[in-house]
Amino acid sequence: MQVKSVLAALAVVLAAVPAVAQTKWDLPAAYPVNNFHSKNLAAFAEDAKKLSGGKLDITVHANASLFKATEIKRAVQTGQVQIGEVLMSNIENETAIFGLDTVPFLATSFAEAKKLYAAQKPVVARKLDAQGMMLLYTVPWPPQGLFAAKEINAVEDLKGTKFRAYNPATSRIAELVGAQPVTIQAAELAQALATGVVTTFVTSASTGRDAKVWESLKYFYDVQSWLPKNMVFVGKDSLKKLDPATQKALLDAAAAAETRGWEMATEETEAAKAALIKGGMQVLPPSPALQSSLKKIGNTLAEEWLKKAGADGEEAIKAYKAM
Ligand code: PCA
Repeated sequence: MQVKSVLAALAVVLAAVPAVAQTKWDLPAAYPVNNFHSKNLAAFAEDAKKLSGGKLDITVHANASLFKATEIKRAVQTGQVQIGEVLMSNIENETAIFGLDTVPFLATSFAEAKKLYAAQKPVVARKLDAQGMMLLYTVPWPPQGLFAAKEINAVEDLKGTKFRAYNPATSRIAELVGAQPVTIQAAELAQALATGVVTTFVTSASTGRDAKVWESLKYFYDVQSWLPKNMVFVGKDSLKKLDPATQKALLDAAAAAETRGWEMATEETEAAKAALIKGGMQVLPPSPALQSSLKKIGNTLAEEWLKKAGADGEEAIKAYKAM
């Protein structure tokens, strides 16, 4: 009798143990669930689960729901979470090389952005490694353009406007055009627009679509000034705790996510502009006067960036120019 009940109890316990020991990871991210970056992250998590035979279970927390955009890198670095996604240039103030892809007009197409990434990658990977992290993959945003409530024919038209910035470079641009910089991350952009906190900014048509900017703004100038990238990175301590086959599953899922993400970004470029037009916005090329003064401001930013980035910057720029 007693043996029987012990066996019965044991059966209950065994039934509660999953077939494979599962590792659960949290992945904080900063952009809306329906944005292509977040969709790509969801597919990445699914691949990692499948390829690891169910051993690695990554939960994606999109839209800054677990950590704010500017807190995610630290959260991974300090081991609060195992893996995360950030806009690389958000941490430019900490290490200048992360902001190479927001130097204006250095790489303005997907083909150029890919080359710039190849030049930037070894330096970025080295920096992350020194901080106990590993770069898994990057995906660009579509080319950046200028959103405005009123017509902008020259850079002077931006003077005094409340200019939304998302990183150090966009803040600096606001200053140089004589606008008021207001740093607002994507998760708060729709609200900032609705309450009139900002009236102008530079970003992709994709983020414009996410924030339904047509409810407040009328113009999108397709300046194509740069293509900033998001990066997904992992804490090395967390990675080391996985068995070799699961580590490989993660890296394979990351490689697939990078290829898929760059394709999604390309498709998103036209789809998002079409959505702006459908929303009632004017999508226009910048006037020659506007474009040439933006390029001058871009030159100032490039000079400032090179000074900040020192030898690391020179290494990446030299590699890029040689491609
Ligand atoms: N969208 C993000 C960063 C660059 C982009 O296209 C944002 O506006 O916050």
